[in-house]
Amino acid sequence: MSNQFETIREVHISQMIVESFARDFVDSLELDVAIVGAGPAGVTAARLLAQQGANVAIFERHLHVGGGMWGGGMLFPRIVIEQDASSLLETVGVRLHPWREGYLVADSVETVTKCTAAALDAGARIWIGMFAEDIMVYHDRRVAGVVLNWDATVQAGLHVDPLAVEAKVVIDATGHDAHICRTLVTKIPGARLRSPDGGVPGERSMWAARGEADLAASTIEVFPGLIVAGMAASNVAATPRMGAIFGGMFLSGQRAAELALEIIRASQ
Ligand code: 48H
Repeated sequence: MSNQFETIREVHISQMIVESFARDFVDSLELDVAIVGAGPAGVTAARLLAQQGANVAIFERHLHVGGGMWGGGMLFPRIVIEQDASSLLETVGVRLHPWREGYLVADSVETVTKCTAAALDAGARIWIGMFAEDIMVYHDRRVAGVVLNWDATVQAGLHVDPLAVEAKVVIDATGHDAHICRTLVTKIPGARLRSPDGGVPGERSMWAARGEADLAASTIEVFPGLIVAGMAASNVAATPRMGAIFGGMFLSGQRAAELALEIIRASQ
């Protein structure tokens, strides 16, 4: 009997990879919700949307997920969570350690991995290495999807045309960049976001309590078909940054998922 390891041909490995990728990626071309960015806000929104049966995918430019969580505070791999957000982590198995009254500490590696695994288990797809360089905006009135390229292609400065993915709702969860919101106001003449100046004024200096408290009200549909969440929402609403306290990011992801479902249901 031949050893199985001696019968595989290299071309079969290639076929399995290309065919499996193509099949799954085709399913991501027409989405209920396209989420840009796999940080805490994006991954939380993806999990909750998938649990409600939405066809949802995250597009993440890096080869790793987790955004700003890995490094905790100044590379100490710990993040602080408010009690109000604790159930969003406990439900996916993250162990939270009470430290001060109302505040808990989590291991950042455990938080990234368990939140990501839960989103995948719920049925969300996460596509890595893909940069959402642009969006589709029909009649300058409604965001209709995202425009993708390999991040490696963009970094190499190659002139390669992108591919497009349609979505009923796009969530900008790109963190400090607020890349999707910035792109929209740059490329659509006269477009105004629901923000203090109609554009992306940028976050304010650190004030943790205020920044965390303001996030819920800043997680909104900023333009028809476009929701902003997490640190991107802080940048659009010009609210203070908060450092390595993350409860607001998870709660913002939850709020973004609720809003996306409302928009999808209203359109049916
Ligand atoms: C594809 C993209 C693109 C693009 C960016 O930064 P994140 O972790 O975002 P949030 O909002 O979920 O969490 C913010 C938090 O990590 C943080 O930075 C805090 C709390 N800061 C406070 C402070 O005071 O500094 O993740 C965003 C993700 C990243 O993985 C990016 O690589 C990705 O989005 N991304 N992916 N296409 N155009 N732009």
